[in-house]
Amino acid sequence: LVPYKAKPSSPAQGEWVASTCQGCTQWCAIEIFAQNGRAVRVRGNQASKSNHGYVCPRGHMIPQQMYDPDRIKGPMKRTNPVKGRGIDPKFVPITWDEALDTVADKMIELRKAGETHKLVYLRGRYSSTSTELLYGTLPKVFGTPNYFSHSAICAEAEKMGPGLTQGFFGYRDYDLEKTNCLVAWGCDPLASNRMVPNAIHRVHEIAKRGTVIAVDPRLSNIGTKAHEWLPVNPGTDGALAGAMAHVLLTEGLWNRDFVGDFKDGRNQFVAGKAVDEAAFVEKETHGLVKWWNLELKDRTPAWAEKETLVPAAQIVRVARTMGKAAPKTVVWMGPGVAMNPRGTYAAMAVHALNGLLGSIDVEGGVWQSPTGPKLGSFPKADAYVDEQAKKAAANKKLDGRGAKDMPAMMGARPGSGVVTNNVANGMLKDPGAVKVMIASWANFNFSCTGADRWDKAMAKVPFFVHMVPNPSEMTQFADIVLPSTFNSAEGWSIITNMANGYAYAAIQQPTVKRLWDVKQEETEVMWLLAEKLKAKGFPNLFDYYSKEFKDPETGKAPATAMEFSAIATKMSSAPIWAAKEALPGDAPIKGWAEFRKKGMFSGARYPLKKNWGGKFATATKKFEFYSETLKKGLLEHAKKYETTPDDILAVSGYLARGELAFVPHYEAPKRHGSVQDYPFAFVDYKSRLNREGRSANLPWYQEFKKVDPGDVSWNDVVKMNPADGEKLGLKSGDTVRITSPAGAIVTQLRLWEGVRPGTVAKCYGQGHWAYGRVAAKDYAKAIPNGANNNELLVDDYDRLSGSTARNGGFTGVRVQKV
Ligand code: MGD
Ligand code: MGD
Ligand code: MO
Repeated sequence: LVPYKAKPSSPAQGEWVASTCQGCTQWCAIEIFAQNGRAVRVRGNQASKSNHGYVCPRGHMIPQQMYDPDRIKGPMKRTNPVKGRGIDPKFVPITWDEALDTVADKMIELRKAGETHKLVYLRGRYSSTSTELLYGTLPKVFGTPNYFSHSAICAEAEKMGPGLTQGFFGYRDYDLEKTNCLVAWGCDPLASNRMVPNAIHRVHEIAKRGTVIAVDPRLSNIGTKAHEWLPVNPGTDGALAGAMAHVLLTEGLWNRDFVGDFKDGRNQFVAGKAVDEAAFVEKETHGLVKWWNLELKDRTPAWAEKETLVPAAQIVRVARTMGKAAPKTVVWMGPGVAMNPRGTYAAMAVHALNGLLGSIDVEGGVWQSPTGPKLGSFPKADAYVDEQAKKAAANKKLDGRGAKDMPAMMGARPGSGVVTNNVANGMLKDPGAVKVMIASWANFNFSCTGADRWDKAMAKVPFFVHMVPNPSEMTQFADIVLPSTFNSAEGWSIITNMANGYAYAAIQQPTVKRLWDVKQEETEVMWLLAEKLKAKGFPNLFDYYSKEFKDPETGKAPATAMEFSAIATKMSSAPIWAAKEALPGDAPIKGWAEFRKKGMFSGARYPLKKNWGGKFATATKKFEFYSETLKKGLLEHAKKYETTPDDILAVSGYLARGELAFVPHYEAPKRHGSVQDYPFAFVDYKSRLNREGRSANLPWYQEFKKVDPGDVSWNDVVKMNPADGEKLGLKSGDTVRITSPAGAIVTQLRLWEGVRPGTVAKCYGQGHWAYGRVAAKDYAKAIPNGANNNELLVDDYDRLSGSTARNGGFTGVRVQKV
C-alpha cells in the first residue's frame, strides 16, 4: 500500500482563512475555505505541528453547523411564563437593544436589593482567552460567587490520575511518533478524546512497528485496529491495572531508570509476600514498596480475571508486551476509567502504570503539556470591584463543593473543584437562590446525567438568558435568547492547546460575513450589556472594558462591541506578533496582519525528562506511588470537619480505609440498580461525529453515523451481545425500552458482538427533543429522534474530584421489547 501523501489541491477560487475548530477539546488550528463570502471547506492549518494539516471528520462538519437553517436568527423573548419540557415558550423576535435592556434591568434589581449573589452564570464550552471577559470578569465585578464551568461533567476525574501521582492535574500529551506500545484505556483516540488527527496520523505506524492495545468494554474504533482488545467488565479497570502492575513487578519488568531497584539487585516481588521497604532504593518515584505491600502483592492475574472478566492469560501477555516495549509504552487513560463514582482511584491505578513503565517524560512516552507561546493578559479588574461586589462574592457557592461528602479536591486542594451537575440539586433545594441566570455554550438539560433534574430546576428560575446559536433543550427555558456567533467561523478569540509535543495558540476570526443577527457572547455581548448597566447606574463593568483595553498597535480604546472583540484578541496575541526577540518555536511572525494570515504559533518541542530529578509538583517532588499529595489534601479536608480521612471516604462513597486510601488501588464498582432488577451495565460513548452535544442536527451526522462501529445511519441504536439477545428473545430492529433507576428511554435494538455480554452500549449525542428539525423528530411537540443517555444515567459523582459519573457501568438497566 502506498501511503496517501498528496494534499488535494483545489482548482476553486477563494481564500483559506485561518481559524480554530472547537468541535471537541483538541481545539485544532484550522483553515476555512471562503468562496464568494461562503465558508465551504475545512482543513487543518497547514503550519500545525499538532494536526499535520488535517482535521478529523468533525472539522469537515463546520460548514453544516455554521449554515444550519435552524440557527437562531436574532434575539427573542419568551411570552409564555410557564416553563417546562414540551411547553412552548412562545418566543417572539426582539431587538438587541430591547433584549439587553431587559437583562440589565433584572441585574440592576439585584444590585439594588443587595442580592447580586443570586446571579448565576453557567459556562459550557468557551474560548481560552476571551472567557476572561465573561467568566472571569462579570461575576467578579458584579458580585457573585455563583459561576460554574461545565468541566466537572467533562473529564475532571481523569486528571486525578496524573494529578495525585505526578502532580500534573491536566491532560497528557503522548509521543506517538516514537511509541512502540500504545494502550488506549477507556478512550478511543481514533474517534474521540484529545488529539484525534494526530492519533489517526500515527496509530497505523505504531501498529506496524509495535503493538496497539484497547481496554474498553465495547469494540471501539481503536479496538477494531488493535492487536489486543480487552473487553473489561465496566468499572473494574483498577483491578486490571493492579494485576498488570503485579505482573510487571513479579516478572522484573519495571523500568529501573525511573523507579530504581532492589539494593542487592534481586527481585523480591513475589505474589503474596510483603517486601521490606528498606530493601528497595527508588529514583524518581516514591512509595513503590508501600504500594506493593498495601495493594499489589495479592493482585494476581487469576484474581483479576474474576473481577474484570479478562482472561488471566491475556492480562499476563499484555503486561509483558507493555513491559518489554517500555519505556516507549504509552498508557493513554481516558474518562472510561475515571468518570465513575470511584473514579479517582481507578485513574490513579491506570496512570501509575506509566510510572512503573518509566514512560513519564521520555521519548515514545507520556508527557505533560509543552510550553506554548506566552500570551498577553488582560488588565486587572480589581479597581472596578466595589465593596458590595466583594461582600457578595463571599457567599456560599451553589454547587456544594467542599462539603464533607464532596471534597472536590482538584489540584489536591479540597473545595477547589467545580461540581457542575450538583448546581441543579442546589437550585432544587433552595429555589430562591437563583433570580437571574445566564448561560452560554451550555446545554445542561441535555448534557448532564439525571437530565430531568435540570428541567425541574430551570423551570423555577425566574429569569434566564441563554447565549447559544441553536435553540437547544436549555433554550426552551429561556426568558431572553441571545443568538451567539458560531465561534469557529464567526467570532474573535485566541485559543490554546497542545498535541504531538507542541503547545500552540491559534486565532478565531470572522471567516465570512454573518448571515444572521448574532453576537459573540464573551466580548460583544459583554460590551453591550456593560453599556446598558452603565446607563442604568452601574458603570463599573463598562468603565473597565472601555478604559483599560487598548489596541496594542494603535493604542486606541475600543468604541464599539466589535472593536472590543478584536482588540481583546489582539491584546492576547500581541506577544506573538509584536515580539521584540524571536520566541522559542515557530519562525517569527511579524505583525498582526501576518498573524491573521498564518493563524497560529507553536512553541518549542517538549523537553524530555522535564520533571526528572525531583521536579514533579507533588508533596515529595517525586512520582508518588504512595500519594503524600492526596494524603495532605484528605487530611486537610478531614480537619475542616474535625474527623478522619476514613470518615470522609465513607461518606463520599469510597471503600478504602487506612493507608490503602493513599495508594492507587481497586475499588469494586458502585452500581445503581440491583443486577436482578437491572441486569445490564450501561456503556456510554461518543460518536466520532459528535461535536460534543451539538452535531445531531446535521444531516451529515445522521448520514454517516454508521462510521461508529456497530451503529446505524439515521438511527440511534442500543447494542446488545447476540448471546444476551437470544436469552431475552430480542432481535435487531426491535423497538426497546431501556429502564434504569433514574428513567427510561425508547430506541431500536441492534444485536452486535462488539459489546460484552451483560452490558449494553449506546452512543451519546442523540435524543434531542429540541435543537432543530433533524435532531428532533418533532421540534414543536418536543419529540426526540433517538434517545438521550442522560435520561437514563443516574446523577452521581466521583466526589474526590466533583466529577459527574457517566462511565464504569455504574447505572444498571433492563431492556424490554415495546
Ligand atoms: P454542548 O452540549 O456540547 O455543551 O456539554 P455542554 O457543556 O452542555 O453544547 C451546548 C450548546 O452550545 C449547544 O446547545 C449549542 O447551542 C451551543 N453552541 C454550539 N456552538 C456554539 C458556539 O460557537 N458558541 C456558543 N456560544 N454556543 C455554541 C458538554 C459536556 O457533555 C462534555 S464536555 C462532556 S465530555 C460530556 N460528554 C458526555 C458523554 O460522553 N456522555 C453523556 N451521557 N453525557 C455527556 N455530557 C457531557
Ligand atoms: P468518553 O466519552 O467518556 O471519553 O472523551 P472520551 O475520551 O471519548 O468515552 C468513554 C470511553 O470509555 C468509551 O470508549 C467507552 O466505551 C469506554 N468505557 C465506558 N465505561 C468504561 C469502563 O468501565 N472501562 C473502560 N476501560 N472503558 C469504559 C473525552 C473528550 O473527548 C472530551 S472531555 C471532550 S469534551 C471531547 N468531545 C468529543 C466529542 O464530543 N466527540 C468526539 N468525536 N471527540 C471528542 N473529543 C473530546
Ligand atoms: Mo468534555
